[in-house]
Amino acid sequence: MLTLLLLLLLLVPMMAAASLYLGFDFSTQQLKVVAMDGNLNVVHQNSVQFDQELPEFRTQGGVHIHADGLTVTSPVLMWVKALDLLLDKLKRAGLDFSRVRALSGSGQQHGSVYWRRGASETLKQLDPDQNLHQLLQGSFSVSDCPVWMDSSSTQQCLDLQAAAGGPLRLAEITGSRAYERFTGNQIAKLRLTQAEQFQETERISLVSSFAASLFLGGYAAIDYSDGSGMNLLDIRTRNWSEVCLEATAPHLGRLLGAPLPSTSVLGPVSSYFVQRCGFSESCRVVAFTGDNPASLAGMRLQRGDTAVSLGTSDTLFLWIRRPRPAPEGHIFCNPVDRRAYMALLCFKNGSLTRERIRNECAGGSWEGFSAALRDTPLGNNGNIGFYFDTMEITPPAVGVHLFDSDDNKVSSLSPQVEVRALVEGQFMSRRLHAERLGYSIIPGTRVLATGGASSNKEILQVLSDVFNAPVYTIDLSNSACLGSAYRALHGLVAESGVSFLDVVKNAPEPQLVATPDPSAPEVYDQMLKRYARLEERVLQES
Ligand code: ADP
Ligand code: XUL
Repeated sequence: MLTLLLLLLLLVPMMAAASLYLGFDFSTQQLKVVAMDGNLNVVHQNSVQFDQELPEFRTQGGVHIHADGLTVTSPVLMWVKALDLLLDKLKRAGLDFSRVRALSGSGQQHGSVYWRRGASETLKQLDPDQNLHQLLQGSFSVSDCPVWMDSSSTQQCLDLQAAAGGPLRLAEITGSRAYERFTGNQIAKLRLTQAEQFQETERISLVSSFAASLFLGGYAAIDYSDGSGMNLLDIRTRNWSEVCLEATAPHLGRLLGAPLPSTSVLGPVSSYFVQRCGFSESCRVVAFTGDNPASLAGMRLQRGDTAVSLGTSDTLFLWIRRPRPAPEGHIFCNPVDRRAYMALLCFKNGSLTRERIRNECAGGSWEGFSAALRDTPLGNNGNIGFYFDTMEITPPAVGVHLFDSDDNKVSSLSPQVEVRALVEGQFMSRRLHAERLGYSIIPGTRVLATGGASSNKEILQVLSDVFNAPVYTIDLSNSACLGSAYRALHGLVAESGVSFLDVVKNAPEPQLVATPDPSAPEVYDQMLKRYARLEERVLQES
């Protein structure tokens, strides 16, 4: 009996090590992949950079910015060719495709792909002797796909909001007011500007479901989570909203197909991949999703957690139980738990603004910047700053606005006070807008910090104080790919009720780096109220 148990203890991890799970990410500038074994160890990573490795498509940063400065597209065949190239690289690296039990992936959110009539038949019978790029030359009715950087659909946004009963009503239905980059508004625009091509379209995919379709050899459903970035999905019923469909384009429900849970197994990988790469016939394709939902999975966010990414721009993800849509920010269906939601907030003025103040007030050194934070008190003696070097997304305001403790506008602050005013101001703004979408402190609340500035302990201390929660760091450069590999693994067992967190419980734990100062709630509860009032004033002025 004992020997049998020991044998089992040895065999289970060995069998897990023999299985592989692939996570792809079709992002703006590159296509990436992570191969992970069943013990959650990353065994291989690879990528294809669009600009450098596919120069024939002449993209910059993976996109074409059109003459109007607002329209931004990417060639769909570039994404297809990138997959050909990536699979070749994996073959050359000796990846044993027959060990892959499941694959999943993510795509930049909001971008859309238009399949030409007859493409579904083509996808079903791909000849394994040719590459995908040759086989799918004629399969797209629109060759340049609108992507998330496009901001040319303002009129369509206004029309949709009018049809839905106003911006807040639209946010209540779809999780967001109308945004130019959201897919429904892009479809409405394309229907007008490329009417002929639109007529020839038999199916519209998101970048994520387009990529899944390639692996599946047939049209893949749009998943609930990425589908929430379209201004078309009712995030509560998890079905297309009739009002939004009708306001966008005729017969749109048929063109989109029915949406599915993000944890769905869509089917086995197509015979093309079995014959061409040596995938096993039993390898499953798990629904692909958006890159932000996939990152939430990669960071293993849990109920009560907030993820703060401090990169070029600052991004916040929240795990939300009950959606409370607001005029700013987005609510998406949660990609790993069918009953939950996630919120997403983007702030443009992040690290670049911190760098500017570092250069002006701390002699250009992060050490000097940190010293200023150490040497100034929580609450900054009442001084508050708003630093919107460029037009902010949340809230839509611009300029630098400084206030003393009596709410008087001032033109400057001393260098040390300015450093704290910037960092406190940024984090108060993050918390204020997170609260409007449902952030609240519950027992066990954690803030998970990633991105370049998360290496700065003093910045994280301010984050911890303002959010009144412990801050952990998590070192992930590839969270969307890793999240996709985790989701592939979870997809195989999700139907039998196993939770996502159970599947990834043995992944490396985040590290605790800061806990809130005992005086923090007293200081910031008051200050946040002042900050909200002053933000109103700034918004009116800018
Ligand atoms: P991206 O959004 O391009 O992925 P990263 O997450 O790599 O960006 O973050 C890059 C930013 O990290 C830089 O712009 C820099 O301002 C910031 N950064 C790097 N080191 C520090 C530090 N010690 N303190 C504060 N910010 C830092
Ligand atoms: C999110 C968004 C971007 C894209 C590109 O709403 O537009 O983060 O997903 O990565």
